Amino acid sequence: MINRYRFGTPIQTGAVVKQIPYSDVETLNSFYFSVEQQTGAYVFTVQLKKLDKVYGLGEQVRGINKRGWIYTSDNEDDPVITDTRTSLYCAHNFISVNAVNKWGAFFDFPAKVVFDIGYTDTNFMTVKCYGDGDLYIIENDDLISVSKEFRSLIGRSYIPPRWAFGIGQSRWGYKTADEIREVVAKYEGSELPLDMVYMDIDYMKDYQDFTINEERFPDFKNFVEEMLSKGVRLIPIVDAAIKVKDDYSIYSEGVEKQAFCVDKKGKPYVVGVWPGDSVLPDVLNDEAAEWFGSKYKFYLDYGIEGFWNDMNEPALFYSKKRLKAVLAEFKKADPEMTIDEFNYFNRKLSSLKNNREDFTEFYHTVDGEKVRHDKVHNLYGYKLTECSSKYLQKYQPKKRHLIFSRSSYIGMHRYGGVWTGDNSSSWHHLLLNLQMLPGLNMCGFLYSGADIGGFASHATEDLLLRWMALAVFTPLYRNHSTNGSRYQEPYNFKAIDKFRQLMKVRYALLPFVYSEFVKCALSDDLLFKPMSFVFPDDKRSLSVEDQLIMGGGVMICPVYEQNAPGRYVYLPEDMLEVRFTNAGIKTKQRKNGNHYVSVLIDQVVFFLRKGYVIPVAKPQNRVGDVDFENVDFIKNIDKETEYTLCIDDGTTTDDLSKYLKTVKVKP
Ligand code: MIG
Repeated sequence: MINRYRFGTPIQTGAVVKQIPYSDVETLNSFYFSVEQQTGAYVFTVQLKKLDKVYGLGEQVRGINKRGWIYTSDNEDDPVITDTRTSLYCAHNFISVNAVNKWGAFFDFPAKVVFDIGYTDTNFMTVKCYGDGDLYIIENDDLISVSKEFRSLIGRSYIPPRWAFGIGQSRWGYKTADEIREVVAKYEGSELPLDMVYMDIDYMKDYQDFTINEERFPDFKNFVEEMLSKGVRLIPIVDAAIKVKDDYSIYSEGVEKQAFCVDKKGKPYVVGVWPGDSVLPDVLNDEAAEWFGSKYKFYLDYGIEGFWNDMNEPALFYSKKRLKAVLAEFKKADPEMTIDEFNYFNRKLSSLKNNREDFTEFYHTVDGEKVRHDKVHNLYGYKLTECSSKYLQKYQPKKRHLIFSRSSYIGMHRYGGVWTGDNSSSWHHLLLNLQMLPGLNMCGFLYSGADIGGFASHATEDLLLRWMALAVFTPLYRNHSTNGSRYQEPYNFKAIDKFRQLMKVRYALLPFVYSEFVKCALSDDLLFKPMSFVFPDDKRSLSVEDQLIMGGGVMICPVYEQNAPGRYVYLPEDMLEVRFTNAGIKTKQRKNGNHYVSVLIDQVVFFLRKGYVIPVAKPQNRVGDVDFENVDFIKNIDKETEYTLCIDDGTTTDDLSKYLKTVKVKP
């Protein structure tokens, strides 16, 4: 059952697809939250019992069970992702609570929201919403049902083309077509599977969206074709901000159409991002959004089929206004300053980046009304990706495109996926990758993944290998790193055979990963479930933080510690251990309980529940070469069972339920 409550006069965020009538706030008070109105905010408080667990929040820091920390939805670009952070790039305001009553809550509030989940007082959860919005309370028998009911409220998750389940190689720093050719050649030379190469901001002319730097990428159309003829797709980045430059048509057209965010006086609000002085497309304004989305035609006409949308929190290096003010103060600075003065200037300089106060300085036009940015801040990445995704569908309605974003809000899950931003080459971030997955799924984001091997800092060979063993299962599989970090393409390490071994497992399991993904999208199910959702009556499972159930019957349990020859795995029931080795697939029955499972560095180990089977294909080097239909099965059954495969052409926009094919599998 879903109840909806209204606070203030909220704008339509577009997060939900069902119209639920409003209930009387009194009924909320009696069952769940008590509500207090403070200046500019609503504060919701609920008591937690000792054993209550809280899930959700999508892309956020810390564990699967969110209890014991304070989390903020206030989308921001800060590449230092630590446990001490409270907000990342996304606002995924759904929580579910495993208490005597199983319930969930979605705070459809587009401004800042703070979830204090037993941080100030371990016995209370307090949610402070700045500004107006709707609150949805979902009650059901168990947390899987709560999550499904919520997902049916927010609409079906985005399904990318099938090739987007292949492996992608990326690095901030590939500057020329020849460099990309080299990446592909080295992949091919080492017989490593590859479906995509990502193009970071250096492909553009002066970081201008919808341009190609012709010196570095001469005859781009031919280059796209050349790559495609090798079965490799190029995936360009698109940044949010547009360079201020009179002879740049995107800028001049946008000014003419009044399609940019404006300051108090109605002038385009100038910020600094990669292109230097820039303006922000007003993607909350329907007309401006449609205009911005239509610009993706530029790439489509080159034969491009996939995108990643970046810097759309939006990320600001400075606002022009604040930069001027700070520099004016610096003029007065005297090198003979005191240490306090030095610290003052130092702070001034660092206050320029992503300054929250700048968000109160510019405006959107929403349904003809001026709306101050801070009141709708968390919608920006969502709306930018919505308009681009809608345009791709409009211009090429017969096929699915790849599109994912750094920033998002619930609702965007219908239009694209997410990558989880600037992580680091750290073992902790490997585990965090796993821990984010169920929360993301609860919020509708099925197509997601982290920068495999880590974005910042220097990856070691063993970290990348272990990470790839987890990535076998994540829908988005992309190795990405920042310039200045150690080169992280697998061929730059010694253990190429080991990398190949792990990457082939992904392609062998593609029919499983893809079919499970599609089935979960079509049925509003979670692709990754916490152990506690699947084994709610098993005490130990309630607090497992490093294993997940994928699809119906697979339990994944990656190794995430350096130098570890394996790991402890907890089995709530008897399961089949499945081990992909360089000498084939080995299986072994395991009794319930604790096991130390050794996992060699080139192996993938997971467990299959009783009564389940999963398909395996012959691995190939391109998704397009994989036979999704004539598959073998890994089985843990003693009587005939069924498995449902998704066998479409991989790009159709038809209802995919037409392409689900159930086959019988004998023991
Ligand atoms: O300010 O485009 O998260 O993936 O490589 C950094 C350069 C901008 C941030 C993205 C990262 C990308 C980088 N971008």
